[in-house]
Amino acid sequence: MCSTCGCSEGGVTMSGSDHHEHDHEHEHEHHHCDVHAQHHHHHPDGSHPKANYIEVHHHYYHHGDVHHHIHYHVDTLPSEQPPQNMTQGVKRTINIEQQVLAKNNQQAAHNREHFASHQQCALNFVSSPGSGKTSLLVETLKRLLPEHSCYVIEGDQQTQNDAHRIEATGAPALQINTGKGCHLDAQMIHDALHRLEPSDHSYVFIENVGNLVCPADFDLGEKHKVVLLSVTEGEDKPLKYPHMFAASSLLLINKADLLEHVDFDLKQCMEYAHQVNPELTIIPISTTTGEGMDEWMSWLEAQQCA
Ligand SMILES: Nc1nc2c(ncn2[C@@H]2O[C@H](COP(=O)(O)OP(=O)(O)O)[C@@H](O)[C@H]2O)c(=O)[nH]1
Ligand SMILES: [Mg+2]
Repeated sequence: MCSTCGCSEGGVTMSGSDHHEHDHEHEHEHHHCDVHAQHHHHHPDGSHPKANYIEVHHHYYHHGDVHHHIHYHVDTLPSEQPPQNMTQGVKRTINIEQQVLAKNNQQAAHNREHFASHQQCALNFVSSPGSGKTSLLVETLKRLLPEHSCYVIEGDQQTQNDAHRIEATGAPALQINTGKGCHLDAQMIHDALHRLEPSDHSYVFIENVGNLVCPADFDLGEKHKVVLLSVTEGEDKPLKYPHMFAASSLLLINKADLLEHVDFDLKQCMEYAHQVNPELTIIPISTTTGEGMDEWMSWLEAQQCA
């Protein structure tokens, strides 16, 4: 069980397209999403509890839209030697993380090859819960269908609500319920593709589980991550959750229709986002009023991968 975000193995189910629920059979290795371990070390005499921190720094490098590399180092306070078993424990955790991510990256590379060879445009939509990912997909599908073939993979911990919203547009949708899991991984997408069997020259839209943390680490083989942030969430989110914004190619600032009602500094938000990722394209949108949707559709078309 991941101590930070609650991601946990098991309990993953897929449903949709062929209308059968399946337990997800593949081995979903546990990933420790916490990258910051902290330990309070007490003096043997119990007097002053001394803080003894091990910080696991998680460096994210964004190389175009394909690869990311993660590496770690462990810091301790200069005056403190952490107990041997503590450093070993942290090292073991890091080791497991690296193995899980390496395996995921391999599978993601396989997915990416598959998408490329079938001229499928795969996009991975990430955001906090409620930012408007499903609303955006519904509005996007209304504009793309029926000229373009579109398929949707929906990730949520529970319920098939979003898959049903998507299916109402006429697009085939597959719901993955991750149980306690906080992200989709490349193996889940691989399995979903075998169920959905998207046609050549199609769009494959993947709505990830809602949170701004774990999905940043898990490459699914997508062409781009598209991050949504709604104006009710605060303009500082790119600074607070930099990895997600660094990993994404496009930021859609949604619910622009609410700007006049909330204390949200749009310009500041864009500056913060560019601090974290100077390459990031930013489009303010409203899925409710349609503001910005033309610009978003142009961005999508410009990808020319479907
Ligand atoms: N005012 C406003 N509400 C929106 C907009 N987009 C989505 N919503 C609402 O935000 C809520 C969450 O949207 P949803 O698409 O389910 O978000 P998700 O959890 O990211 O998939 C719903 O009540 C939507 O109607 C928008 O542009 N403006
Ligand atoms: Mg949703």
